[in-house]
Amino acid sequence: MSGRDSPGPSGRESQGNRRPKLSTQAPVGVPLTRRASQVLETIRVSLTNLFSRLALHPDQSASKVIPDLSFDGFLSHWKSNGFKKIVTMVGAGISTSAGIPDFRTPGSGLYDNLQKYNLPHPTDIFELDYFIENPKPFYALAKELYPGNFRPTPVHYFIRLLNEKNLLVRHYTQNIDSLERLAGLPEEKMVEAHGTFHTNHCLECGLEFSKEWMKEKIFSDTIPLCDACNGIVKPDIVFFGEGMPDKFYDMPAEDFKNCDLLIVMGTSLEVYPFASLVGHAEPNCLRVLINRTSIDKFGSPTNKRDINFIGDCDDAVWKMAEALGWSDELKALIKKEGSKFEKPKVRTSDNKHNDDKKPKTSREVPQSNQIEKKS
Ligand code: CNA
Repeated sequence: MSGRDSPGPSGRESQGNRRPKLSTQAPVGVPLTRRASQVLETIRVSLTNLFSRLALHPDQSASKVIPDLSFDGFLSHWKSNGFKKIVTMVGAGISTSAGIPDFRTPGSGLYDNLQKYNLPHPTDIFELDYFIENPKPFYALAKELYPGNFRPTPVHYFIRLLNEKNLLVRHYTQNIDSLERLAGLPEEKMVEAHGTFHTNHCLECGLEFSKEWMKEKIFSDTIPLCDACNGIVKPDIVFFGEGMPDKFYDMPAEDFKNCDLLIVMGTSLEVYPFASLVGHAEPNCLRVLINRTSIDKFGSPTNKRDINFIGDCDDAVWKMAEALGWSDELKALIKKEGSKFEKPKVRTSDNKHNDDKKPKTSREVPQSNQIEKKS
């Protein structure tokens, strides 16, 4: 029987696999000293960012990290000198070409399209306190955006290519769409800073439930309740008011040591502490921001190592691939991986319009429209 046919908590077999009850105050199970050091680290990084913006950073007296701080200058430097240790940091913008809306793009972003859920404020859909009172809007949205319905973009495959070329130190993502996993990036190479739909826990007793169990609940429009205590079960994605995964605090210090290139893609850098990661890059690390909209806080006018590419991130990775002579490899990888999927779900304005007119239950969602891995 498949997991979908046999819903049940994965924790059943391992009742010891419980997590302490979640609190809205601090990450669970984190000793005070550790929490204190996390807070100090956040303050340190924030001060570094501030000094950098005020042009007081020690690197201000140094020369530019590369002679030409334009995107073309960056490409030619990469081509001729190479980079050895690359960290990538991404947000919702790397998945918009897959058909998943971001938060803040006016018009198409999620925050402009949540009216049907009658929320007091759009961000309430990801507020833990609101969720506990009224989990329905979140689960309705989760059904719309459930990982598995969308396929990775050229950016996801470019990051996989960086890893295959032993250039990627770590990939930090705010996304919860699991497209990095689907693109074949190994779990140990990434930090899913805002969590994942892959695991789920009861907010009351901490019992763990499987992805298949949760998927069945979401697609049958049932609020997932714990079999043991009847508490609400929530995917382990990080809501406002919840702590970040330990990896997010444990890994940056080592990852950014001697990192010579930080690529930031498709993020407004509005959400903290994720956004503060850019401050971990050492002064001689080149930082490249690839985003549709410019971001004031990135790169002071006198900076020596920041590059802005204002545009589409798929375009930017194709430009990088071309400059490095990787275009054919990237195309081949996308083609090979794409053949594992039945049919792309491409959200066009037409089918979005039809979707809006016709509310669907999970059983009405045409399977051919969903991406499933071929067995
Ligand atoms: P955001 O605040 O919505 O910002 C996205 C940024 O990406 C904006 O500045 C856009 O201009 C830019 N952008 C959009 N499309 C493109 C594109 N094709 N090329 C280049 N830039 C583009 O989202 P952030 O990720 O910065 O905010 C963090 C939130 C969003 C996290 O908590 C996520 O969990 C959350 N989120 C994730 C997803 C997802 O998993 N795909 C979707 C929506 C929201």
